Amino acid sequence: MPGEFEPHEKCWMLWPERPDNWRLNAVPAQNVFSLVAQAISRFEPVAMGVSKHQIETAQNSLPSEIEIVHIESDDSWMRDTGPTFVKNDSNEVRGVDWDFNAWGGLNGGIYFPWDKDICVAKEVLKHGKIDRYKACIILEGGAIHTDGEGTLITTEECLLNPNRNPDLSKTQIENHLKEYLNVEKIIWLGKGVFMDETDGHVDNLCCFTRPGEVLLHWTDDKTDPQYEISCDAFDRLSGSVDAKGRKIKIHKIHQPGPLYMTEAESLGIEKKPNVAPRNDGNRLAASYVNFYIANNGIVMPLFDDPHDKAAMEKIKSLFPERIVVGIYAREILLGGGNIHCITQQQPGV
Ligand code: KQY
Repeated sequence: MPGEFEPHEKCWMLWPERPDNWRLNAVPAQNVFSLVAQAISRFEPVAMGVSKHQIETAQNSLPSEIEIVHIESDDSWMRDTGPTFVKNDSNEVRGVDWDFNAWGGLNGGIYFPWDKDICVAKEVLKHGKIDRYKACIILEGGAIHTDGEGTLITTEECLLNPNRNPDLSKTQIENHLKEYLNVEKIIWLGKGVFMDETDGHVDNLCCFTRPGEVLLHWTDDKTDPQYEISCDAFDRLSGSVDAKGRKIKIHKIHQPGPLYMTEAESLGIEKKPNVAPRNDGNRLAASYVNFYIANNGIVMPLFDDPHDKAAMEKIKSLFPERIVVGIYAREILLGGGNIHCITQQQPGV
């Protein structure tokens, strides 16, 4: 699995529509997804998977350079339901299609059913005429990051959660990751971002900025539950070497907020059985780490928060060769994730 900072052929996304996850019939979210797609398309082609009955809306909201592909899905998290692309030494690209249970199935998952989501990876690969590996392990793309040189980071909170693969040991899970992604070294962090409904996806907490270097979600507030989580991740990373034997350089980025869902926002979301409620006062798992690395560019979330400016400067300094574009992304955050979660890179050859 190449690092996200390696060249891409294109970026895949899914169009949001479910009114029990996105407020006001998903219209504000659609506007922001459209801005994200347009920002990424400055750097690489973007394909948007859209359900049949939303095709016209998407056509009216997206500029013509965004390719619209008919894909049915239960929600719009391409990072998690799309394929994880891998590439071999002959530059052939294939996709890994993981099992999926809506972030925990009937034991803490976010919605039921998820029958359309489990077909997304196959549909993406069919559209691209790309060979597919079916992996029999529940895993979401947001739960892993690789450096493209044999190292993978993930969290115990997610991958060892009994609501994912209760019959697999840590070693068996590691073996699946090694086999499908061709990694040699797995660095286990503990918990993900405080109150992250994905059970601690690493893509909200920590990412590789290049081989040997990571960016870690941080807070200086010792009274915030995030402090202990980030310190633990820092300690584990500092005590690890990567697959090439390098010590890992850790950059910190201070979290926004804390941010909370407002009453008006919550009221705009339809309440339905079998869907986790989004209540006012809920702490939102806001993180600047949840950005997308495009060819020559970075598309990062902003929150209209006092930390936005420093976060953007930090990311610019870590990617001096790329153009950094900030998108006000609270509408994506309200749905439970951010820009990295709604995108999936297809490697270039
Ligand atoms: O962290 C991600 N990769 C996705 C977040 C999904 C949240 C579901 N509501």
